[in-house]
Amino acid sequence: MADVDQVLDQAGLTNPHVREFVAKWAEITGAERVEVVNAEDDARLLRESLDAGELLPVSGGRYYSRSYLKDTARSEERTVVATSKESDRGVYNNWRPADETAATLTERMRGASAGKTMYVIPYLMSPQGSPLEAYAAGVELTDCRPVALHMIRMSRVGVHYINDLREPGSFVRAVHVTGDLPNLGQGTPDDQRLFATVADERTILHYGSSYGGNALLGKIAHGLRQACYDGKDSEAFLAEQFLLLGITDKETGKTYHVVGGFPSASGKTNLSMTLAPDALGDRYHVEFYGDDIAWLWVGDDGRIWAFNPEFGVFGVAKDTNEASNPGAIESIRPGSGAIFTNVAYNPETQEVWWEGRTKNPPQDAGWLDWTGRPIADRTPEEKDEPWAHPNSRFTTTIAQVPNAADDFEDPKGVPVDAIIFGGRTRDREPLIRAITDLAEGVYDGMTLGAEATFAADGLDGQLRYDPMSMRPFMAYSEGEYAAHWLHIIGKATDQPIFAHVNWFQRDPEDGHFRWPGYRENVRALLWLLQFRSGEVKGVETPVGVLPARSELNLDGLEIAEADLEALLTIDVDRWREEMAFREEHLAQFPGLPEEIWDAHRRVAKALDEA
Ligand code: OXD
Ligand code: MN
Repeated sequence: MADVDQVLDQAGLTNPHVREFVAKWAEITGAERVEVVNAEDDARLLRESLDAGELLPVSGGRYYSRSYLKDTARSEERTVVATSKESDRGVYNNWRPADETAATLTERMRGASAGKTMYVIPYLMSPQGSPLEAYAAGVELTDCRPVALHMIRMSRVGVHYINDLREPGSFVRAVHVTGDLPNLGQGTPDDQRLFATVADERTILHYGSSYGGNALLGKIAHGLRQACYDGKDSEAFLAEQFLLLGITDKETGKTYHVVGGFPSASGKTNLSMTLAPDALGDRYHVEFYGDDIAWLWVGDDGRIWAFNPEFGVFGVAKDTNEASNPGAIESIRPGSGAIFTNVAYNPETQEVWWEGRTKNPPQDAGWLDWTGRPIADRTPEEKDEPWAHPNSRFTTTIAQVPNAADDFEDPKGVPVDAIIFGGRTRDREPLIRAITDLAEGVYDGMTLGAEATFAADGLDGQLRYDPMSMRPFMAYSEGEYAAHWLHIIGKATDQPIFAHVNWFQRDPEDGHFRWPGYRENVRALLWLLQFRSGEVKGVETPVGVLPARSELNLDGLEIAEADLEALLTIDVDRWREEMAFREEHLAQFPGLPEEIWDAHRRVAKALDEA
C-alpha cells in the first residue's frame, strides 16, 4: 500500500479535503502506488507509457494508443446520473438513487487497482479567474496512465488549481477505475461497467473502461453532466455540448461569437474549426474557441457570455482531412504532441491513417488495423472492413489549432451573439432560419434532432431527437432543463438570436447535397449576424425568418438555382408532419414549461394557416 501522506507532502498537495479524498480512494481501490500529476510531468509520463507499451510512437513526437476491443465508445446505457431526489429523474438521464449507486460502485472498485499506480490529477475546467471558476475545479483519480496524458491535453492540470480551495464541496471528486476489461461482460445482461455522476454530491465514479469519453472525467462527466447539474442548482449558468466560434469583420472591426449544438455526425467539429470561404477571406476572419462544450451565463452588461471549459480537442478522426477540416489536420501535425486512439497504425513508418484521411488507403506495406491486425492478413471477405474504428480519435490542445482565438483563455469569456442548432436532415430544414423569440428558440433546441444514422434507429423521415444536443448529458429532468434555459437567457437584457441551420439537405431525385457545406457554411452565419443587427430583413415563415435570396452573400460560390430555391423555402407539408412527431416527443417531458408548449402551438398554427 502506498504511503499517501508522504506522496502528497512531496507533491506539495496541501488541501486537506483533497488529501482526505485521495486517502479514502487509495484505500478502497487498493492501488499500490500514488502519484500526483502536474502538466509539467507530460514528457516523463509519455516516456513511461512508451516504455510500458501503453503508447506507441507516431512520427514527429506524436503517440498512438489502442483500446480494448469492446471499449471504444461512450456507453450511454451504462451511464447514470445519481442524486438523492427522485424529482431529478428525467427521460434521458438514467436517474438512480445516490446512496445505492455509490455503494455499488465502491464495491466494484474495491481492490480493483491492486498492483497499479493511482494518478491524482488536479484540474480546472475553465480559464483561471473566470466567473464560473467555482464550478470548474476537480481532482480525477485514475489507475490508467494514458488517461493522465489525455487529461493534461484536455484540461488545465496542476496542484496549484486546487490547493487553496477552502470548502469541502469546492472541487469535483472524480474516481476512474479501469477494471479488468476482458472480464466485464460488456454488452451482456451481466455488464459490470457503471459510469455514475453523483451530481448532488459533486462526485463522479466511473468503472469499467479506459476509453476517453468514459475515462476523461473532466470533460464529459464534469464539463457537461456535473456542470449541467451545478448550473441549475446554482441558478447561475448553462453547461452545453456546444461549439464556440468567433467571426471578425475586418472592414468594420467588429467581432461576433456564435455557440451551437449539433447532434453527432452533424459536422460540429468541422464547423467549430472552419475558416471563411476563400472568396470572403479578405473580409472575414473566423476563430476557433471550442468544438464540444460551452458554459454560458449572464454578464453584468446584460449579455450572455460564454467560454469553453476545455483546454484541448478530443475529435473524431474519421473523415478529417485537408478539405473537410484543415485546422484539425494542422493541429495534429508533427510536433503537436497529439495522441491518436484506435486509428490504423504502421509500426515501420510510424504513420497513422483513418477512413477519409486520404481518398484511398495507403499503399505501402506494414499497416495494422485499429485492433493491431495486419491489413496484409485480411481475407477477401474482410478486405473492405474499415482500418480505423469509426469512433477513433485525435487528442490535441486548443493552442495547436491554427485559427485558435487569441483570447480563448481570457477568463472573462466572450459575449454571445447567436445560439444555433443544426442536425443532419435530408429534407424540410432550410439552410438557416432565424428565431427571434426566446421561447421559440428554446423550443427549437428541445426539438433538435438528426436523421437516424441506421435504418433501424427510426422511421423514415423521423428524427432521432437530441434536445440541445444534450441527450446523453442531461443531468436532471428535461422540463426543468427547459425552464432553466428560459430563466438564464431570459435574464439577459441583450439576448442572442437563435437559429436553426442545416448543411445536409439533399435533392430527392439524385441525392446530391444541395449546399456545398464546409467553409461555405459561414455564409449562413454571416446572414444571421446581419439579421440580428438589422442590416437585412429576411423573409418571415411559420418556422422563422429565412434569408431573402439577395441577402445571402454568394460571391464566388457556384450553386444551382434550383438548389438555392429549395434551401430558402419551407416545405409546409413536411413541416406539418414533423409537428406531430414533435408533439409526441415533447409530451414525454413532465413539467415542460407552458411557454414551450405555447411556442409549439404557435408554430403549428402558423403552419396550418400557411
Ligand atoms: C462525445 C465527445 O462523445 O465529445 O460527445 O467525445
Ligand atoms: Mn461531444
